Amino acid sequence: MNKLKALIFDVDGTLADTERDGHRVAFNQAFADAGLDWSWDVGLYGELLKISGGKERMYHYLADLDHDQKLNDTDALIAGLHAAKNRLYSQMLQQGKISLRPGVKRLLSEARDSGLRIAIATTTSRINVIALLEQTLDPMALSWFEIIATAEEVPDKKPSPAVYEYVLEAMQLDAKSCLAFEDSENGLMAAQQAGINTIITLNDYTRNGDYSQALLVVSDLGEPDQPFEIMGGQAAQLITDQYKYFSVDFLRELHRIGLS
Ligand code: XBP
Ligand code: MG
Repeated sequence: MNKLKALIFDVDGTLADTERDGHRVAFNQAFADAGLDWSWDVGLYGELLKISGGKERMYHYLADLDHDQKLNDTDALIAGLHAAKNRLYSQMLQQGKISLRPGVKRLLSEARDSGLRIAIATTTSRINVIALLEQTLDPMALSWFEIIATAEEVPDKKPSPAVYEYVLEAMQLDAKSCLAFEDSENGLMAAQQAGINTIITLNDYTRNGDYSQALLVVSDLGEPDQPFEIMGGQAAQLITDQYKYFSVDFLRELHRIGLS
C-alpha cells in the first residue's frame, strides 16, 4: 500500500489568486507602457486563461485580433511584453498587493513539520514563483520545496502532464504516493494524466469547470475559524463532518480514500 509521501502544488490560482488582480493588471500595464491599445478586461482574461502560459496567451490573443497596425517581429514584441509584465507583477507582490489563499501557509507549514515532501509544478515563469513565495510565504520559502518545476524546466505547458512527470522523476516518487493541488481544468488534466489524485480549490475564474474526476473539489483549504466548503469530487460523499479544514491528518485520510 502506498503511503502519502508528497504534496505537489500548482501556483497561480491555487497558492494565491494571482490572475485577475495580478497577472492581468500587469499585462495591461505592460501593453499601455508599450503604446499598445490592447486591454484585457476581467471577462476577456477569463477566456484567455484557457491558454496556459503568458506568452502563449499573448500569441493566442494576437492571432484573433482584428488589428490594422502591422506588427513586425512579433516574437521580440511578445518576449519584451512578457518580461515587462513579469517585472510589474513582481513589483505588485513587493507592494503586498497579492496574498496567499486561506489555509495555504498553515498547511504547508504543517506538511513540512510532519515530514511530508513538498514540491511545485507550475506553468508560470520561475521569476514569478520566486517573487510570490518569498513575498507571501517566507523569505526562505524556496528552501521549503524539494523541487520547484516551472516553465523554464518544462516548456510543455498544462494540460500536458509533463511538469508533473518531471517532478515525480526528480523526486523518484510513484504518482500514487502523492497528492496534487490545482485550481483549473488544465491543471487537473495535467496532474491526472500523470496519475496523481488531485484536490481542486476553486476560484472565480475556474468555478464552472468539469472537475468530476478530481478526488475532492473545495472552496479553499480552509482555516480552523473559516471552514472549507465541499463542492464535489470522487471522495465528496465519504468525508465526515469532523474535517473542516485541510490538515495532514485529513490529507492522509483523503489519500487513503483515493487509493481505495
Ligand atoms: C499559470 C499560467 C501562467 C500565468 C502567467 O497556470 O497559465 O501563464 O497566468 O504566468 P498554472 P507567465 O496555474 O497552471 O501554473 O506569464 O509566467 O506564463
Ligand atoms: Mg493554476
